[in-house]
Amino acid sequence: MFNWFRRPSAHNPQSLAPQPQKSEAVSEETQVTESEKSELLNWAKTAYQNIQSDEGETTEEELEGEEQPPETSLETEAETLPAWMRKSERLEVLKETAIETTLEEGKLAFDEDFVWSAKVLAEQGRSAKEVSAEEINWLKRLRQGLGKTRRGLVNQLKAIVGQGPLNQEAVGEIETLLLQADVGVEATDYIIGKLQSKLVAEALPPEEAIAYLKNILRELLDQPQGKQENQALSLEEDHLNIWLLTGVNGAGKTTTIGKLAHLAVKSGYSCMIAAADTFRAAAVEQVKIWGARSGTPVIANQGQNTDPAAVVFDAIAAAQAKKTTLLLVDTAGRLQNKKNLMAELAKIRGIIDKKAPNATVESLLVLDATVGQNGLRQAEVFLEAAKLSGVVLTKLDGSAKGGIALAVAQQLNLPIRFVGAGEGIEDLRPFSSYEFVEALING
Ligand SMILES: Nc1nc2c(ncn2[C@@H]2O[C@H](COP(=O)(O)OP(=O)(O)O)[C@@H](O)[C@H]2O)c(=O)[nH]1
Ligand SMILES: [Mg+2]
Repeated sequence: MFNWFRRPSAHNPQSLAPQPQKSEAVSEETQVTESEKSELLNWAKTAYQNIQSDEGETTEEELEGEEQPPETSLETEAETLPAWMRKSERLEVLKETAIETTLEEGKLAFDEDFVWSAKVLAEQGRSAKEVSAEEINWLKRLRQGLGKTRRGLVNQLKAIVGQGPLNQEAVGEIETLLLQADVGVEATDYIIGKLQSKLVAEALPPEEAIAYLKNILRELLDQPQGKQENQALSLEEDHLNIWLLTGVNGAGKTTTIGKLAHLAVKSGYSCMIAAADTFRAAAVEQVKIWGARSGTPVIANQGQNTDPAAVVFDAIAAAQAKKTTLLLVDTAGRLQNKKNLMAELAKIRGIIDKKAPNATVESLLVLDATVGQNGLRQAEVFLEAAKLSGVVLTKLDGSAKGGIALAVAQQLNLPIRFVGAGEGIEDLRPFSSYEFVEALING
């Protein structure tokens, strides 16, 4: 008997009742038969062959494309750079030290990473014929990025769960592990509560317990999305979308802007960057480098310490004239003076509302995952100041605190929109709770 599961406080028949289809899906998912394994292998092989033949076809085009200089970006850089900065040594140094991004991955190998990524894609109902090398590469990076968190959390978690049906002591150990991964008290309580409710109803074999835990985590991560106006964060063409990137210094705002610009351009959208972090000259230089690398025009003001709202005003005018789809706004992240920060962000919002009343505005908080719970405290300031609508989680690659994603969803009630897992231009992609949880638990 597993009476230790029956904690009266956790006994809530409503939330207990598992969704019938879901519980079926769970058991299907966990009983991996030999034939399923070989099916997966075939899926992976087909995907691999397809990607290889695609690469064969595109290599020549890519090479031809590379011979042409990125005209727009060079022009805009020359136009927008003040004369004194055009031959800036600093700029040259920054350029030299910029991270190499081209062909960083090399050729895809049919290795363990590939098979794992293929599995995650196949489980989402994808066809082996339509998946791209990029998706595989990203999943690989995400998996590696969450490696530190996973090693700390999941291996121990599996050891606990693997000992047999969960008892109260084991649940206590899971709780500690979640807190250590910076899942936060609120989200941990929620997760543990859900687990316990389920365990009161039935004893779960280890594999099913893990699958059920994954369901809880996915639901938790997906919840805040439904509360946002722009649920899918889709970009409407022929319409101006303005994304404000906020966050403390060093969180990764400027880098994220560069990666987002690249992603948007690559996906066929027109994009522009407003260099509204006018506090430091170096910040404007840095954003211009990202503009050049992603082939995106950068609107900046000549002088130092100029009014960021004025830059945003000019950028909106330029974006409207060019019928740009996405305008990314880089902002300053000084936190020393909350009042100034709030005033600055409010002024920027005011300009946007006045100059582009029909634009779809997103206010994204850039959060450094390595900072963990401290980041959440900083976030609360921005929550007040910037009418946040979502979060970009950066530096997952260097963090053992990937669990912060769950705390963000639970405590801030904000959807995670993108995750960054490296300093390169390709190292940021839209967030998928499914893939995140797979990389966290089953990587
Ligand atoms: N490892 C890693 N480093 C990142 C990531 N995103 C940004 N960085 C680094 O974090 C530092 C600060 O980034 P920056 O964009 O200048 O931050 P900002 O002050 O918020 O604009 C830079 O050295 C970036 O290369 C990431 O996802 N992974
Ligand atoms: Mg910056």
